[in-house]
Amino acid sequence: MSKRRISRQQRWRIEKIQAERSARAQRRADDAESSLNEGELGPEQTGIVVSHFGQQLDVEGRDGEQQRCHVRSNIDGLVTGDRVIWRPGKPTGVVVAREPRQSLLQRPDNFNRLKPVAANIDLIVIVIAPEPLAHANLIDRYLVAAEHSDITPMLLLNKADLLDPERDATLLGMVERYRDIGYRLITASCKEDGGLSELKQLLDQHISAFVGQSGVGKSSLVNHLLPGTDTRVGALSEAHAKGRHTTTTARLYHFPEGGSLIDSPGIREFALWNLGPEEVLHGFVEFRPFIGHCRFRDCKHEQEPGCALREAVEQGDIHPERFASYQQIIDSIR
Ligand SMILES: Nc1nc2c(ncn2[C@@H]2O[C@H](COP(=O)(O)OP(=O)(O)OP(=O)(O)O)[C@@H](O)[C@H]2O)c(=O)[nH]1
Ligand SMILES: [Mg+2]
Ligand SMILES: [Zn+2]
Repeated sequence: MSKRRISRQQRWRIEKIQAERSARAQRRADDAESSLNEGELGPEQTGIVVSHFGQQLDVEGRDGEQQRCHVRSNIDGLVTGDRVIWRPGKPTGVVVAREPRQSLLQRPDNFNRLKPVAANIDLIVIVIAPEPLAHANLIDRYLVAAEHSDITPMLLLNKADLLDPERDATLLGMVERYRDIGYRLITASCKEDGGLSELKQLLDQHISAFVGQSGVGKSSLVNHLLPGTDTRVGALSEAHAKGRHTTTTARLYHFPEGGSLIDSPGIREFALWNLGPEEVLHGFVEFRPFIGHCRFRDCKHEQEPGCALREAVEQGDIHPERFASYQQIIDSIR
């Protein structure tokens, strides 16, 4: 049995807690809306969700001011980056509608539910570092999710100041491989100059999200790119060189030149149970020229003779580690 599978009793408890929570939220939203009658809510206007706190959100209006808001109960799963219609109010406003999304990055949580991570982004910046050490399979999972959501992904190798060409030969080889596949790669550091101006130029043209393991320096990068912001930055725990999940909720920032950036909490793993094997396969972009050329139409790319993908691996057209990573993801979604 999967370690993530939960017992019926656990699920029942979780559902009960959630029902109680949403009932409470509904009451609060009703309270906030009833003040409408007393003329305490301002007129409907557009806004963008800049952060999310349980049942409440921070919404930024067109004037750039932010306000804590309740959400009308018929609106599901709002997330940072969502464009909304809302009414300002005291002490809280109310979100009354969500506008259609251009894109949605989501991932399954531990309870087999899909959880939105960020809406309306057009660039996913996968931040990696020599410490905590980057894992190819986690990168591949992000890439598959990005390709599936039609959001352009790129790699940002941070903490360049810590790079040691000898010790980090494997890491450097790995990032080269992603560059060869065609993904953009920027190397940067928050501790010394270099890389950040190229990154800033790129970010000015996009609505981006920083994703990646905890401790790779996503929030530190935000602080550097946007002097004046002071997002919390956490030290790595000495024993494990691991991050401590300092950022707990995604937050959206604006660049003076026009781009926006969402800093998101670090994650340890990125499940892809919501995707089928074909979708995972297409998420490996360099496999695409070989798809459909296997001897058997229903080839699973395992042991079948005449598998075009495995031949491509043997010919050196597909890197064996990417193929192994693909197989690992396929095993995990079965
Ligand atoms: N040497 C070095 N350390 C860095 C660099 N960038 C960030 N750090 C350090 O890495 C640690 C973690 O940084 P954070 O910015 O909190 O990392 P994060 O990715 O936001 O982590 P979560 O919010 O937990 O997901 C801090 O101690 C930073 O000072 C860098 O370029 N070089
Ligand atoms: Mg952070
Ligand atoms: Zn095949």
